Amino acid sequence: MKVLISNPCLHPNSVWPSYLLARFKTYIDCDYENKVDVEWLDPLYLHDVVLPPEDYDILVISCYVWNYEKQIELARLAKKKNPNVFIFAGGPQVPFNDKKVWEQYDSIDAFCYTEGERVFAEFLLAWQNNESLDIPGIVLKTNPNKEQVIVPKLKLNTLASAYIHCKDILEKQVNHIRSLGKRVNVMWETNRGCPYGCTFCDWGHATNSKIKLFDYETLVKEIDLLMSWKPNVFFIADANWGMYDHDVVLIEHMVKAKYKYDSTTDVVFSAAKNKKTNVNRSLKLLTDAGMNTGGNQIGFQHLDPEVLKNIKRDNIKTSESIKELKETVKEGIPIIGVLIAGNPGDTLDKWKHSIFELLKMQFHEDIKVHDFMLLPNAPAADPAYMEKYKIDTVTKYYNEKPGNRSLYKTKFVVESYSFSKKDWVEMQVWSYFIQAAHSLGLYKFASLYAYHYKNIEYQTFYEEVIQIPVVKKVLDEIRIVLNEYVFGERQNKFITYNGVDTTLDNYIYMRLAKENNYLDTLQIDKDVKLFQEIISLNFSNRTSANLNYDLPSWFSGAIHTAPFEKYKESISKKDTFIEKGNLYNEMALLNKFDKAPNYRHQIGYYAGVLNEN
Ligand code: B12
Ligand code: SF4
Repeated sequence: MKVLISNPCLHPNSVWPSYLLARFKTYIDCDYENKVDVEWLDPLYLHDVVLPPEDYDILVISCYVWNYEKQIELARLAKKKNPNVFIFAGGPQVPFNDKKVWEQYDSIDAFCYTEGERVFAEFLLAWQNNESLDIPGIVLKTNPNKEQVIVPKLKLNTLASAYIHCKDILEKQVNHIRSLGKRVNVMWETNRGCPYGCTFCDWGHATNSKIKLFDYETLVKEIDLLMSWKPNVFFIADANWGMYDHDVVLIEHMVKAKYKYDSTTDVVFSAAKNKKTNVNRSLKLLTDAGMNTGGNQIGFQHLDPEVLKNIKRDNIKTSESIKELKETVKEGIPIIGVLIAGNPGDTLDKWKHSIFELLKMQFHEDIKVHDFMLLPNAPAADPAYMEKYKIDTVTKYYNEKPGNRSLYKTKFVVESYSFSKKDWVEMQVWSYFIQAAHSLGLYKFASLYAYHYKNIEYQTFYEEVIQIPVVKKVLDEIRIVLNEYVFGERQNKFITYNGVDTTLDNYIYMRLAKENNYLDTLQIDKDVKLFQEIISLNFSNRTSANLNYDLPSWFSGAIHTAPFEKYKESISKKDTFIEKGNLYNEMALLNKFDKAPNYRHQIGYYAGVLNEN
């Protein structure tokens, strides 16, 4: 039988060789106890998928939030071309708990609601032997109300390596991706499962479950093979990297392979929540080898106990995250705090509190805010949960930035028992404002001075900034966008600056950077104001200044102080000349910000002015 797998990737220019094909094929060739004859067609793994001219019996569509609409459309086309094609859907975006799933799935013959390797092998065997396809793990369109029984998980440590077994097929894909001028990303698993059950998450049928490990020796061999392809990104798909001590040893293998193959690979992982020594060690090894340009992203999601309880994150200790933080700061690794906006139980005050706590923890490089995306199989999408917390959503076309990324349709939480849609707008305004004013740098140094030197809380400082007339004016412009988005038909939160679509934080930055008086009404010392003006990437004509104090050394100390501690040093009186070079023109600056949503730490100011080049 002929099988075609479709698994379109998220970004048009960052492409992932087809790991799903490799997993299915390897299981059937090496691990399955029965013989199944399959002819695998070249899989569809680019961002844009086109059906091949030849015939096939089974079309596999692997569904994620970023591709499910495309996959449903592809299924329709395939059926139209050949009504006898059997269309089989799987992956985390199949809404298998939803009673109305078949309304969306008009052209689909079956879906899989669990881990796929064995289920697919059993399905193909049944197909080959002309037996009933109605096996555990599958729901057929012809038996839509079937009970979804639990299918035993695979013993991963006995499985053959998909990468090694399918080396030739995957290498051909790597070469093809490169020949198209696109980036090659690889995805690698060392285990499956996650002991936690955060309600916003759906880690591929794996949350709230025991962790199963792949064979260690096989993993070491895979590292060497994957690194020999010199991928741009080596993405570790585990939910909690660092949970095992051997994770650090695996990182050592990656670093060794980087030098062996002279590659410029970036390694990305989701850090273990309560196992910080291994996380820090991994980050340090990667940073020293130039394999961690993304910094250390620490997922707090929120800092309020009631909110954390509602989203079942209260078992992940914030105190543990702070311990980790101290280590990371000591190692000089950029730290990025991650929050979710739209959690049930949130209020504007709690949201501001979370943001300002992160500033006290020294998250001066970046604070990332994800909107609460309601994934169909996440606990938060359960109707009982939604009812309990009075959750309301909007359905929009989303991507994190405009430009070269296509938009996909998904749901976001915008209201709950504790906040209205209007409150949601104000929470968003604060997020974007702090990202522009602090992370991107317009007021960063003025606020650091206020906090560490003058004992003025960050919140007090920024509540004052937000009242500055020009700031108010710009924020009113973004309020219009946010209101249209949450109350109206507007599909995304992008805004146009000089004819170019951009994100709201970039917009605020650009607008304020153009205003000569954005610092004017602040009651801060003259030298500090000058320092802030010179160090920011703005469009002021002033490119240098003579200061009476050694502010570069003082700020450098303040910015690297341990989380929650205050920098106690005095500021030395000393004639100090500061100067910025490499001036940006407006659109070059916007382009710089737009290009770097994941790497924007330390890009909002001139590191040279701080003596930190
Ligand atoms: C790699 C990855 C990415 C990559 C993209 C990869 C790509 N191809 O383009 C990157 C890093 C870019 C990414 C981004 C995002 N991701 Co992501 N990502 C993953 C990750 C870590 C691995 C996916 C994977 O390949 N797994 C390995 C394969 C083998 O497992 P699997 O996909 O589950 O497939 C198994 C079964 O589902 C089943 N199966 C799958 N298809 C089929 C088909 C058939 C017929 C059958 C029988 C079985 C079957 O069998 C497979 C083997 O057992 C998963 C987490 C995870 N560990 O799975 C999250 C995950 C897929 N991402 C997720 C999310 C939410 C995102 C973001 C939207 C997060 C955000 N809010 O920013 C962003 C997108 C941001 C944006 N710009 O829009 C969710 C998806 C949920 C969903 N419903 O789609 C996941 C599950 C994690 C999570 N809970 O957050 N992601
Ligand atoms: S967010 Fe992370 S820790 Fe929480 S359930 Fe998902 S994978 Fe597990």
